[in-house]
Amino acid sequence: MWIWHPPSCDADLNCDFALDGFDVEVQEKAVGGDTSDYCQADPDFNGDFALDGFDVEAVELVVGGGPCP
Ligand SMILES: [Ca+2]
Ligand SMILES: [Ca+2]
Repeated sequence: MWIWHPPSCDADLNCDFALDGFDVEVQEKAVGGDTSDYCQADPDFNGDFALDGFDVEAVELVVGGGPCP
């Protein structure tokens, strides 16, 4: 049976199937304007319509086992 899952964040930003510091790095690069390693659709990770250090913080939180923004 197919179970619908609510939208959740995927902090595996480089799509290497691991959540780690590289994903934080990829977010940092995206904030700096380089989304070449960013595999997710939208680099605005916390969905506040701004691409800034708060997105990096949000990724750090999720990589560390915290909740999605
Ligand atoms: Ca990753
Ligand atoms: Ca943001």
